[in-house]
Amino acid sequence: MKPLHIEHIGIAVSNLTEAIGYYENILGLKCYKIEEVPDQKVRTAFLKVGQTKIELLESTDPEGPVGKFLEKKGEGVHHIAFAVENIEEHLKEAESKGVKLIDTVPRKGAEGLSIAFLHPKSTFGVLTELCEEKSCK
Ligand code: CMX
Repeated sequence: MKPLHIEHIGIAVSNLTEAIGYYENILGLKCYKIEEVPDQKVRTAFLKVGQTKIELLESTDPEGPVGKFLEKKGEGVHHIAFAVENIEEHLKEAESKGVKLIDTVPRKGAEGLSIAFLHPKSTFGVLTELCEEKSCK
């Protein structure tokens, strides 16, 4: 497995507007997109720093992954996403090396990326996302 770069860092927040205010007014970044991902039960906001994005995640459903995370752990870093080429191959390789996959097949994520998650219980506590710039089959 050879990730190309960190594509984004996902940060769970209670209030998207307030969090955007911090990143724009204190860190001087610019929010360039707000997108709802119904499948993931989140509303996301994207800011860019260098080639890495910050993805702010506000839950739209307390039973969704970010809703449950906020309830259990509170606001904070939710996941790290690595850009890869040939995501299917990377998933197969990770699984063959004993990593528990959340997604065995890539699905469509925010920004039209193909995404798949590795379970935090087999990645030393960090929910890990692989993503590739291509649409899912
Ligand atoms: N980072 C690290 N650990 C996490 C975690 C996270 N983001 N989310 C949950 N966990 C931990 C829990 O604390 C729990 O640990 P303990 O057993 O020690 O208490 C363990 O993982 C299992 O958690 P759970 O509550 O039993 O399981 P959940 O139903 O909350 O599911 C997970 C956890 C990771 C499988 C689920 O959140 C998931 O499928 N995530 C992938 C999809 C996702 O996160 N989508 C949102 C972002 C979408 C986007 O970027 O667009």
